[in-house]
Amino acid sequence: MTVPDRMWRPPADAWSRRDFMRNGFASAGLLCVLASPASLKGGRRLVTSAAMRAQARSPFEPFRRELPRIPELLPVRRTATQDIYEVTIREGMADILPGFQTPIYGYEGVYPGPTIRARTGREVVVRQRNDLTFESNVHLHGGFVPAGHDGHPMDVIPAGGSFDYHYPNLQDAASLWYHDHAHGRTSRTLYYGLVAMYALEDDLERTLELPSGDYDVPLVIADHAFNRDGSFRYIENVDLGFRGDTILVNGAVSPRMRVHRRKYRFRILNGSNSRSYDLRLGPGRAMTQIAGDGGLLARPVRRRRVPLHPAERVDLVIDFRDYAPGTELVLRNADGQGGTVAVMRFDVARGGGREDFRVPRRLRSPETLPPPAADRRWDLGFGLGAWQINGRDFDPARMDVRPRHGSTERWTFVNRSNRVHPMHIHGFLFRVLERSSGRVHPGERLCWKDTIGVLADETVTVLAWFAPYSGRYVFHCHALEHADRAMMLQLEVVP
Ligand SMILES: [Cu+2]
Repeated sequence: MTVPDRMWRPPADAWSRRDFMRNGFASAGLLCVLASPASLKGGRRLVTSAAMRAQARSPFEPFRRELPRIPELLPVRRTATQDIYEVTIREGMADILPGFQTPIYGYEGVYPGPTIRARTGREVVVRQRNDLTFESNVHLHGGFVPAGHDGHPMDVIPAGGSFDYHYPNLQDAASLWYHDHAHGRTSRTLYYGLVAMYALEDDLERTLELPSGDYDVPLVIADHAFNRDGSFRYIENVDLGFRGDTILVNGAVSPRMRVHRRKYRFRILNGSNSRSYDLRLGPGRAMTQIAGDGGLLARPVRRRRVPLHPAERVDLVIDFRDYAPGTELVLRNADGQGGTVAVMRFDVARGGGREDFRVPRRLRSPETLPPPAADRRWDLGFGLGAWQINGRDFDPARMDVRPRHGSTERWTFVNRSNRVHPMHIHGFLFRVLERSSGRVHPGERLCWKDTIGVLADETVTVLAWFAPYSGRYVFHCHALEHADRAMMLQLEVVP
């Protein structure tokens, strides 16, 4: 099998453009745009006087828009054991900047794609139809999924084709997500919108009576940049990875959310290509982390800062009873600059009624794992124009490691570069054992992980558990520009 060589086709003239659209947009830049409609062929401008007045303010001003709620996907059919969904992978238009429409690729044509809510023990089948002009596929990130349904980068759905992905959901409740994984293109396809949440729920979690319904809020955070016509601007950077100048949460520029004085659960996904975040809720204010990538922590952990690398998830409970009505709380990114500092704002409203719920002191009991059957070391670095693991680029014709089914292995990632590499293993979960830079924070030590940020010059050791499925998977850096070029190896779990 060879890497598909079909030319990438951007949805608009997104990257030929040199326009730089930032704070100066409202004055001279705006006049220029309005005077030359020919420059607007990528995005679609809605010319109304209200839109023009709105544009007199910068479309990048934070907290202008209410947080969009991500739509949930409804099954087309339910059987005794299965929930069956149908999704079309297609082009669409998103309302991101006031007065503009942004061309995207999206599950059902929306960004972020619709959330699937699944239950442990009930199989989900998703018929994905690819209406794009090039191959696509779907990886359920963090899911225990048989190899043929994992979305291996070489298992693609041809343009016009479809595939039924079967997800057995034989694992604990967790905030998973699904995204495109066709090799060599993921930095573009995820950037242009092929990202969605998959919230897996189970009976144990239900007994904890965590905030649910309107109070269980998925947040997809990603940095983007824009062309003058409102289209996404993608700037290739294989070394650093893409860095946008604007934060989107659920597809809105640093939005605001009206909250009641009670507890909310936020399922936060770093859906960015390569940007890591350092999330903080105002000076010294604590949030309660209850889950990480693979599900609940053994116990809740209070955090004043939450680092979040690409593809990582964290479930936080914030209790807005701690704040007076009228309080505006900004969730900010302490690593950001300019437009990448403000993530979103919570506006505390009056009301919310009585609430007796308290986060339990224990959330789940940890499993006993077999001792490691092997020790493996993975050197992360740059060589011969590509990002590599142990000096190798991705080669789908070569199998790089064969762990035994049901075993655990100690994997040590040695970062020999000055970039962060969020390392992700498909199909399996791991525990974080050690960080050379200091202690492992309980927020990542007390839960299952599927992605771990390995900082510059850092060494991180994890204990990976190769169950429940056998077969061919990959592990790779989730800085997408690194994964595309070509920081990914194959593993085959053998009986
Ligand atoms: Cu990397």
